[in-house]
Amino acid sequence: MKLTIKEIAQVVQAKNDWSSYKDQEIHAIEFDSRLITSGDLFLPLKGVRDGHDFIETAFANGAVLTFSEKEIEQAHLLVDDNLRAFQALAKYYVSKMKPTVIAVTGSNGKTTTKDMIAAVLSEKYQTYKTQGNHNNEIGMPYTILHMPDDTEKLVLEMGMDHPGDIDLLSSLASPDLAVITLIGEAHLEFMGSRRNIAKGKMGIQAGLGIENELIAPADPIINEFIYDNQKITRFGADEDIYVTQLVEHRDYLTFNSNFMNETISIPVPGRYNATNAMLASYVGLKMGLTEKEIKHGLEHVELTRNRTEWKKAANGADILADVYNANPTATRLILETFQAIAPNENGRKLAVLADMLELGETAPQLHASIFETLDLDILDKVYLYGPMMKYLYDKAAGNPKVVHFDNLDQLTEAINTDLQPNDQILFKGSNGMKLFQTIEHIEKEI
Ligand code: 2GN
Repeated sequence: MKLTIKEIAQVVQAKNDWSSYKDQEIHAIEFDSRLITSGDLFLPLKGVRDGHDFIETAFANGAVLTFSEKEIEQAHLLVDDNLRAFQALAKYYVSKMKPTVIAVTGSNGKTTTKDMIAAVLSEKYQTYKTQGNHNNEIGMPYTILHMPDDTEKLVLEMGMDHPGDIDLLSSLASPDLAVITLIGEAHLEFMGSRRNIAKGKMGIQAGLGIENELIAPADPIINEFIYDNQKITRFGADEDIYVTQLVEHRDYLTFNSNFMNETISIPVPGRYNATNAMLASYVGLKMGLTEKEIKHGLEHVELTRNRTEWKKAANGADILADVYNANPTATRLILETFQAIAPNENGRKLAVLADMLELGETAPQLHASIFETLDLDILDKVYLYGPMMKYLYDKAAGNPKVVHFDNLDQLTEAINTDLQPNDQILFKGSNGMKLFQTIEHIEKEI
């Protein structure tokens, strides 16, 4: 990473005397102390636990510097708010490294569109994109600060949990081009009305500049939020850009667009994906790629599996699955989100929580601490699975809604017996706990 300690201290306007620290290039910035390696800068954030508690571990793992909101013994940069300092640093870094920034937001399909744009641009340029779920006020700055030094094109996914989120992210990243894939439906968003969602997504203009192009759906709900004189390209039937000659197959599809000659084939089914690929082609053309390059890029696209997915059980129950990574903060966030969603009519809310792995010595306490987030007035039943989740079970001490399993087959069997068509069920746990097997089972038969 092309940032030195002195440079960082100046950007974040550190309030302590750091002049005695040896000026050196920082290797990387991490907020999870488990990921710290030699030469890194640690970022303590407020999660289930206060990140300041992990400063010692971070230094033991090789950190040479940490942000801190209080005076401490280790080499640190004293700031009022670690997250704000981190965001300011990301804003500085993107303006220093000067990649072309492409911002992507939308309800569904933003991850796919991001992957497709990156696949296209990679044909010609050093391209870096948002990894995993790093699309929020922490994840997007993290993405910026983790781009390789030679990055020419940076494709940033911007996610929205609250009104105003996209506005902030866009202001930090100052995109050169922005894409809104879709204005979603209110009930999927926990954001209020569809108009509010549109307003939130249109916050992408905040850092864009009216001379930079916004690509947006031809959905009239955005009209009142378009900035005066904003350069805008609308997509949809008979608009500026659109899909033509769509042919769907079981595992792939082919399409054309009104602005290209080549017919393109992509290795994924679903009409939405034709639109996403059409948008990626358009971005490719804008960035100077040939049609052949675009076609080649899209034919070889590898799509990220969405980490948080809505699925359906074979009996119709709604499944919210997030089973690829787990740390205490992420577990708490998904629980809060799930608990905030209204139940289906005559339906119950069930949660399945499996062990979060590799948490070290304090794993028992960290598991037990999830109890503070569990709302047993809202949840009708909680299935805990794994040796560490026993600590959470003990914390729930005899509440009949909470059950514990040591065996995945028995867990699957119990859910199979209990789950009703109107229920919603959340799954969360580390990948190593294999909850995906239970999910696959209830998707197939129940
Ligand atoms: O939701 S997130 O996963 N997120 C990341 C960014 O993109 C979007 C999504 C998320 C994760 C967010 Cl938003 C915020 C935070 Cl702070 C985190 C996060 O990583 N939280 C973590 C913890 C908390 N709270 S990671 C982590 C690992 N840590 C335990 C607490 C914790 C392992 C650990 C355990 C014991 C010690 C040190 C580390 C220890 N040190 N024990 N004694 N000394």
